[in-house]
Amino acid sequence: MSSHITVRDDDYVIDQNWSAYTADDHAIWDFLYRRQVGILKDRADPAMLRGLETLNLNRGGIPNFEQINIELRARTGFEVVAVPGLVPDEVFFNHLANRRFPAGQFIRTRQQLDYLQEPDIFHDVFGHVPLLTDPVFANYMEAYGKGGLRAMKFGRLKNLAALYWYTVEFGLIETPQGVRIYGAGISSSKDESIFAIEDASPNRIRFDLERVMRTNYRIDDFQQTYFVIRSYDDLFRATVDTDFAPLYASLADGETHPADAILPSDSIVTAGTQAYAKAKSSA
Ligand code: HBI
Ligand code: FE
Repeated sequence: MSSHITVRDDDYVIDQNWSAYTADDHAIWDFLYRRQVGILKDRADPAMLRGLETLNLNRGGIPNFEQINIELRARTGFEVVAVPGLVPDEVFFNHLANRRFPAGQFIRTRQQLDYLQEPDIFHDVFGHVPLLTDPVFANYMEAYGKGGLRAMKFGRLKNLAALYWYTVEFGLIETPQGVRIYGAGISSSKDESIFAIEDASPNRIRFDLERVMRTNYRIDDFQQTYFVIRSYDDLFRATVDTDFAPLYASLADGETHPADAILPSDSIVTAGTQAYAKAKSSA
């Protein structure tokens, strides 16, 4: 772990202080990387797996942001900046709007290998950063940041957070080989990578912007519903072609859907048994 942390209170960016990572920190990254890339082989969107290679995240050891930013900037103008952990919403949105991705500087301990609440460098850099090499996904992330700043003005932050949750964190995408993972909350999780693709329990429903923005979610367990996009271009278009003012006016009625709901208007890819949730609730 790095010893000195200089926190600039304006944008929460700190030095990654790469030389301060210990041999065990690097070994934890290598263990998580090798395990996860094996699990994701036929479960993740190939664009995400290609991003890992493009940025040379497989070189061994915790990536050095200075090095990966050279390639990342060249491809989409994005850069990764180190932050101590979760930052305030407005700071987060402002970074994305300026094509900066705030990544946790710390790495989880060996006791947290399978799950941790706060996004660490493995969740952020292995999960989120590879797709920032995709020009369309990068456009979506910048548009999302700008949308976030606007949503705060309309008081619609909860709806916008649901959009981030069900796309950037837990999104699935249609590919010729079948449904694949692109959300970082799934791709950085050993068990949810298998659950989201193979388990009969969760619903898999075609992405619809307002439907997603009205759908509740839980942060401490597998998702009961995943939303499936056809392409990053579809996702980007849904964001930029929408006039958010009337949408926010409609969302102001405050109506939301439970995380396990299936609506008559839904275009269903697979209707879930919710067996996982029932088993947990009876436990
Ligand atoms: N901060 N570092 C960091 N990473 C996030 O993913 C993040 C955040 N702050 C706020 C936030 N996400 C959420 O509120 C967004 O989902 C809207
Ligand atoms: Fe995340």
